[in-house]
Amino acid sequence: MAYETIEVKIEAEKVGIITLNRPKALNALNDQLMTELGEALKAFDADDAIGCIIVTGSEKAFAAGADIPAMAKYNFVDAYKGDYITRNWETVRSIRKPVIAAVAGYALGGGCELAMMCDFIIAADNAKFGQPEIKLGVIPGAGGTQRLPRAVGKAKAMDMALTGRMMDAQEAERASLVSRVVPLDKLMDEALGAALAISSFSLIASMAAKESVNRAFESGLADGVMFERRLFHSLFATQDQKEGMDAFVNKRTAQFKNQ
Ligand code: CO8
Repeated sequence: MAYETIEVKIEAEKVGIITLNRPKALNALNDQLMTELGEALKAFDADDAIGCIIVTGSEKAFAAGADIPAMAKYNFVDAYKGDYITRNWETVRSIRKPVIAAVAGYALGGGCELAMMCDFIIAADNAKFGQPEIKLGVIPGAGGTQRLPRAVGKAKAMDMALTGRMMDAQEAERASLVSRVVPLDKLMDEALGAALAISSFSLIASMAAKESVNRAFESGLADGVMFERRLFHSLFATQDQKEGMDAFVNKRTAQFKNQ
């Protein structure tokens, strides 16, 4: 499929890379971009060769938020009835393979929310995160008030949502919003290295790990632990479990077949 607002490529035949590409608008997330992003994510999710997906932007901006001029003209009925702004955003959450956000530059508003919808964030040292919607007379609308406090705690989430200030990459790492910070020129190497490592393991196991970690945000501890245990037990029905453990016992490298 030909895309206009994103670029899509496959690295090492197993990592899908989606680059947001509206440079003149700092990758502002309009309806077309979110539709194309959703299509590309679904295509990689359905491609048996792909073990991990990276979503990235430019060196200046991962994404500077939802498209403000496009939003500016909506009234409540447009926004609510047509679901214009929100309708394409849920796709990201529905992807079952691991998705890494490789963030350089601005990740603001919907850009920060998009990064947080991914499974983890690797940041360049020039990354800046923020939820500045308050300055526009609104609040975050794609999970910012929910995922940010789960990542960084109430104090910082309130600070960000109420003052609209940005958090730099170092603060974001200290606050556990991002898993790693690397020099800008190493960002894609780092993200690709992580994606290749993930792709070398059993896809069934990585999907189960993703599902189980995400469950931690949806349930109490006892329910979450039981959910994890059931998934853990179920993995003993896979050939990949036999292969992984046999390879360890026999001191060889496992060859997972995602079965
Ligand atoms: N939407 C549209 N265009 C944008 C956006 C945006 N969010 N951000 C930047 N641009 C455009 C600018 O208008 C400018 O275009 P032009 O050259 O035609 O004037 C171009 O990108 C470059 O921007 P600047 O000249 O402003 O660049 P600076 O380096 O001076 O500043 C900033 C960079 C600080 C990032 C600045 O552009 C800025 O503050 N942008 C707006 C950030 C913002 O408020 N983001 C939140 C938007 S609201 C939101 O995301 C709600 C999410 C709800 C999701 C709901 C769905 C479920």
